[in-house]
Amino acid sequence: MLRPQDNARREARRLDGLWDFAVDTQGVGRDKGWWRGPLANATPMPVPSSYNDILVDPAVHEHVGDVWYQRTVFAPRGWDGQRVVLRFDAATHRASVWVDDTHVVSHEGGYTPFEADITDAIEPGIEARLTVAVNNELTWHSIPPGIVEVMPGGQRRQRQYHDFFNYAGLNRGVWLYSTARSHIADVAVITDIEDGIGIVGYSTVIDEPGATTVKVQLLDAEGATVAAATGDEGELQVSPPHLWQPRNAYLYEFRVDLMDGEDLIDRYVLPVGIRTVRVEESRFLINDEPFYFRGFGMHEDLNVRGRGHDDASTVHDFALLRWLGANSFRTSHYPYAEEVLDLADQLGIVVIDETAAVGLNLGVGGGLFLGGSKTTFSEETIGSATQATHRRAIEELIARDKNHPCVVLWSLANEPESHTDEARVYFEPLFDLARKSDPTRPVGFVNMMFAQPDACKVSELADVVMINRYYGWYVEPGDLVAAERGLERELLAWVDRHGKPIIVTEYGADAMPGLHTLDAVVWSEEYQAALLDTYHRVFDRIDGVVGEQVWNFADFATPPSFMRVDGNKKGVFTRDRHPKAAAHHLRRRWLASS
Ligand code: BDP
Repeated sequence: MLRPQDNARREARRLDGLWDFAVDTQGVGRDKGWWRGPLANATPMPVPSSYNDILVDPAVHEHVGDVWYQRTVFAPRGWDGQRVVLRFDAATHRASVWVDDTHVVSHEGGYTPFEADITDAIEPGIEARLTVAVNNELTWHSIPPGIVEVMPGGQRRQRQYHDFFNYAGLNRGVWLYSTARSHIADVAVITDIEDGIGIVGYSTVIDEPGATTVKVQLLDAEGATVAAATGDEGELQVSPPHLWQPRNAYLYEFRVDLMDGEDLIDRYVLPVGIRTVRVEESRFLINDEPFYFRGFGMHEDLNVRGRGHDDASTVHDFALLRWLGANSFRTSHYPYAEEVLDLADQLGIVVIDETAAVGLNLGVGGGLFLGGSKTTFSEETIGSATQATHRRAIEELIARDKNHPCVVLWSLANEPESHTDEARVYFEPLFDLARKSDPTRPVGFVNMMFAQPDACKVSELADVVMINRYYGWYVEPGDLVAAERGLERELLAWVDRHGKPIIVTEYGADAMPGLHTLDAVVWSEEYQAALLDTYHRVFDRIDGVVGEQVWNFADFATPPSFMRVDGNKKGVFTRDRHPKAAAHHLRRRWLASS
């Protein structure tokens, strides 16, 4: 799905800012038709942001169910005769939208965009009422899954199978934009390099094409046209190409013009990086060069605004990645805002792009978070209805991110159960779907340690082995000698058994900022740094390891638990981005190798 943009033929208006907001504590808003008039007892709420921590009210922080957002909106008078579209970059986890009294769209899935053609529901120049009900409930059928429990007093409580706070609301931008009725509905590019020539294959989808034709141009960074073609799909060649390289990005501008004779009807402009991605035996190749991932699993998580997108913090986080010498991150555990991927494209940061399928593992969830375990894959728990949601999540992720050069690998899930036949049956069609949706990028999932190399039944479906390991923390806590031995033994077993590139997508230890100990004792900054050093020694001894991504970039919020001290403290930065000792360790290692 194309992002809104301003250009010679399109206008985009951000609807960000303060909206009216009300919590539907009794769950009556839909029956009572709250969209039919101004919200009663509304309070101001910033968009984008998670609503949970904005107001000082535990009832809002913990609310399970619908919240309502409302504002007035104008399509400018100049848009008369144009197609008018309302676009949500994300609504976590699902939303229903009304323009005045008309329901215009509903969407499931908290981290991918959706839009509605509202041309018939809005009259340019006349004020309209825009109302959105956003629901945060996680159920067996949602991605990620969860359970809503009803307590003896009648209040509802969200139980979840993942280790981060369930921030919700309008976490990303909202837009109103216009196009001509005949318009460019989608653009896809696939790049390649053949005999030193850069190839940009493209295809377009045109809605209501009439007698239009498509013209495309590729402009270099100076704005000079280096290739051009006519037709809905085709191929451009650039010789010699300026490649998109990790930490050395180069972006062309791919310009699609929809013409009616000599008239320009619509235009879409896409940044394009020419690069290839390939897995060959145990190597991960970008532009046919072996690539080693140095970076983090991250979170979209900030004080006050929760998972709400914030440009200033995002740019700062990229500056910190550069300061550290990092070259990559994983969008653990959900697709990140598109602005984040745009920056990664521009700055040459490589991305493992993950769906929101986290916690499909009731063995772990039962043990660590919920107490009492259930069967993971069954029609009563994670079954065909969940799988259908998961399919849509994969399709929507690939549809959204397919053109980003920074994205080199799809991660279909984080730490699902993967040692059972049921897991294999659940995942096999999802791998097929991802490969069909994008034949150009490798596909994987992130394995958790209960499914060791000889037991995992899903890894053989993947192009790359991604594993999260906590030797020296959850296993043999405090014993780095045992950790070193256990990690090396296991990594060698993966090499032996699967022979694929291995990325260690999580390793790390909680560290309470400011806790210093003479000996490296668990929870101290010294222990966190020493654990990372231990892992690095092992990685450097094993050829098949092609990546290290520390858990986590920064401390982040979680539900309360006896294992968490005001959240997860495995960040090498605090939540407000002060470095712990481990950040300096990583910097020494990564700058030396970059
Ligand atoms: C891993 C999960 C991650 C957790 C991490 C931890 O993938 O979401 O936050 O453990 O426990 O299992 O810190």
